[in-house]
This record gives sequence, structure tokens and C-alpha cells, in this order.
Amino acid sequence: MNDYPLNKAALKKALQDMDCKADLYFFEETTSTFDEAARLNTKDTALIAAKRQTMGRGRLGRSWQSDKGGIYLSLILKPCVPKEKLQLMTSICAVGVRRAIAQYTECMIKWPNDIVSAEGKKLCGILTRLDSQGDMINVGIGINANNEDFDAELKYASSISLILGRKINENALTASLTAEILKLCSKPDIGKILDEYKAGLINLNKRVRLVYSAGRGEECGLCTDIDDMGALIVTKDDGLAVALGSGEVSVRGVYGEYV
Ligand code: BT5
Repeated sequence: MNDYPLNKAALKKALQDMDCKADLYFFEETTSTFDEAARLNTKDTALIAAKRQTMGRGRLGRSWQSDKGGIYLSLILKPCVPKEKLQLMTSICAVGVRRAIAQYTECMIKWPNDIVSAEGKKLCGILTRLDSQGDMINVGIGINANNEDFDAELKYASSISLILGRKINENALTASLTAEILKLCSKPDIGKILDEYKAGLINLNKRVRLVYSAGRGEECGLCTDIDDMGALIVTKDDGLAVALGSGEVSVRGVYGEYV
């Protein structure tokens, strides 16, 4: 039972047991694993894991609540796709993380970067960034593993343990998602990975509300597909089909609900 919360020795062993070849850096608390990655600036495959973050980050300047019970990590990797297709790294990692979380509870992908429960509650967010030299990718992953509660404004958040009614082993989950991502990246069959992404996509064939960043308004439409770059294909209510990139839009349910 003592091995359940994230700890360096148990995580190291779990990584070895799954044959994960990644240097491990472990923090009880940090501002953000992105800050640790910038300080480290390594060109080797590495896992930076923290039990808490005081300034966890999301996309588009948003923050990530990073209290005790969650898993906060950056996986540093060489991109396994060509430079002009880097956005596919988020889709590849979402597939890997979904595989790992699915070992505990049913879950789906919410485009582009969330893993949500079967009821559409957010269990995990993924944010990928290139390092300053542009040669290693930092996959930032926040997972609500054993979190007991969330700030009141996070109406759509839940944790794996709240769903299961029991605590899960954070070291095993961390090692297993690392193993899944490294496996997918070692021989990426992008066509197959995107098929798996699409099969797990909660937005597919649903009406969605598109909330454009920087206050550029909202529109509704039907989500019909993703393209070979991981962009979301939506036929808007005005009849126009558009391919949307993750930097420009957030997707909600048509009544403003999370999915
Ligand atoms: C994300 O952004 O979902 C990416 C989150 C990545 C977090 C990891 S933790 C390790 C690494 N180091 C970091 O500093 N960050 C990465 P986005 O799609 O923008 O979602 C952010 C939104 O999710 C917020 O505006 C809140 O509404 C909501 N949110 C914040 N914390 C949450 C949590 N713990 N669980 C569920 N929802 C949350």
C-alpha cells in the first residue's frame, strides 16, 4: 500500500519492470515540470515527475491545478514525426495515455489533448512543447489519479480514484503511460495511431460548440472527423467544413457543457 503514492524508488522500479529507458528526475514539489525541463535541457529521453506543482500550466495561458494525489510529469523525447507534423505528437501521446488510464477505468479522448471519463469528466490534460533548441519535445501530462477534490470552478474535473472509489498505484500508472508512449514513438504507424485516436474520440459525430481563442467568438457545428495532422474536422452550421488546429479553438458541448 505504501508504494501507491508517487515516490522515486517505486517509480524507478516500475519503469525498470516495464523496460522503460528514460532518465528519471523526481520532485516532491516544483513550480512546473516545464521549468525543471528548461533547467535540465537534456537531449536524452527523460521523465520528470512531480507530486505537486505550484504553477502548473495548461494551453493558451491557462493554469493546471496540481494538488496532492495527482501525477504531474514531463516526458522528454526526440520527436518521432517529421518537423512539419509535430502537432501529431499530442495525438500520439493522447493514445498512449488513454491506453494506460483504460487499464483502470473507461475513458475517451476529448480533442485535442484531454482524457475524459465515460461521463465526460476531465481526468488528464496533455500539453506538448518543443525545447528552446527545437530538437526535443516535452510532453507535459497532468493526471488526476488520486485527487480527492478540486477547486469549485473545475466543474468538469474528476479523478480515477473518485470514479473507482479506491486509490490507485501512481507509480504503476506513470510507468505504464511512459511505456505506452515510448512504444508508440519507437515505430510510429501514424495511420493506425490516428485510427485508434478516432475510435477513442468522444467528440466524433457530436454537435460541438467551437470557442475561438482570444475572444474571437463561438460557432456550432457537427464534428465529423480528424485529418492526417490531427486537426478536428467540423461542418459548421453555416455549411462550411473546417479543419481546426489546437492553438486556435477549444471545443465544448453545444450548451456550454464540457463535451
Ligand atoms: C491542459 O490544458 O489540459 C494541459 C494540462 C497539462 C498539465 C501538465 S502537468 C505537467 C506539465 N507541467 C505543467 O505545468 N503542465 C503540464 P488546457 O486544455 O488548457 O486545460 C486547462 C483547463 O483545464 C483549465 O483552464 C481548467 O479549466 C481545467 N483544469 C485545470 N486543472 C485541472 C485539473 N487538475 N483537472 C481537470 N481540469 C483542470
